[in-house]
Amino acid sequence: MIEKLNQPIYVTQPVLPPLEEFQPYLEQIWKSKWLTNNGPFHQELEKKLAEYLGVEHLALFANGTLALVTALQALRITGEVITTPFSFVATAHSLLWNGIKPVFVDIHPETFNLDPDKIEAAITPQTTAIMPVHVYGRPCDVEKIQTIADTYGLKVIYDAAHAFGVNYKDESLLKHGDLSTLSFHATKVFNTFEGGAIVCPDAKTKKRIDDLKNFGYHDEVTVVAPGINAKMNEVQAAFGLLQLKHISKAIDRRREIDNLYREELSAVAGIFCPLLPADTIYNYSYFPILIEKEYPLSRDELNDKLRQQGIFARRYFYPLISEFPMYRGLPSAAQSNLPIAKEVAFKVLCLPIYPDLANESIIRITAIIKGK
Ligand code: T4K
Repeated sequence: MIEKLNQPIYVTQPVLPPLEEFQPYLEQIWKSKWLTNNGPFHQELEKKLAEYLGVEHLALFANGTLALVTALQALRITGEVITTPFSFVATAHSLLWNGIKPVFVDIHPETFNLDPDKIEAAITPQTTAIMPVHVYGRPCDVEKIQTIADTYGLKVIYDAAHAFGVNYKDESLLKHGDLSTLSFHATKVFNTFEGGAIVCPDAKTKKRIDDLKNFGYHDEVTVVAPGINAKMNEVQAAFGLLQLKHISKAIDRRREIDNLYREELSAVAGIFCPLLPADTIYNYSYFPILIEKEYPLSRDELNDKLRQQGIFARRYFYPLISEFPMYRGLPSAAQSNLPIAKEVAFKVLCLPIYPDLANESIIRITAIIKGK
């Protein structure tokens, strides 16, 4: 579907398969009257997603934030958790919802992810886990993070909200750490309107997670934990099954868009397109650029210029999480502790990328950036 030239272009647009393809799923739900609580589409989506992603076990969730909150509960994480300030606020909020103190550590200038070389200095006797984020779907330094976790006896929960389908060194990136969480929000590569999942290594852990997302309800007479209601419903799960049929094509188109942006922007002084991550089959979930000093406009000036012409890029992730009122009083939120994150948050702009984005629109966006 080609956009009209004068229509606004947003940073993303969800993939919606043809409506008539969804009708048979809805008819089945209407016929069975099974709407939620681990119904047949839910079970099928868990199986098909685990196969597609190349992981052992996966528990579906109503959204990615509840997946994060529950992942922390599943591993009984307490005290302090080391995390990144350069993410969506849900990452740190999941800690506060569990009464855990976030400890922010700076990011690496190339990956934009937690800098593993700065983690050890932030560990205290209260630290129980590390919660890194694969920002923009770009892999964290999973090997170094695991070595630190093993040395200090810490758990690792990856917020992999952006990392759907990313493979690193020939296996799913989601297999790293103790648990990984996904988001299937409308703005993500794979969406179920709202939705999410926890990827876990064994059936026992999945059972615990399944209990926790269902009130801690084990069976009719047994409640094993003060669990929450975080279940995905059958309409969402059915949509996920349909979405899965279109996902390879969607990621292929994202790759083409990424290539075209790189081609068009390669010679623009002061615009830096971060290199594609090494050893990675990437999902092209975001297209961040850094606006450097040599560029004639600041990042915000360029963002405003694009907006004036109907292009709604986004400054993901500015402000840093550590700058929001509920976090800025923490010692680790001090600007002097997070210089790289601060700098990247000031320079970054995520350009529109989604499968229906037309090549003409990319040319229009890059022409504005080139000052034409
Ligand atoms: N961890 C990380 C690292 C995350 O990035 C997120 C979510 C989470 C955890 C939590 O997962 P969830 O609980 O959300 O599953 C968006 C999303 O709401 C949020 O899911 C996402 N990260 C975050 C990075 O971005 P906004 O406020 O930027 O979204 P919004 O509504 O401005 O949408 C962006 C553009 O997308 C709009 O300008 C137009 C387009 N759009 C959006 C929606 C919702 C559509 O075309 N259709 C739509 O339905 O937060």
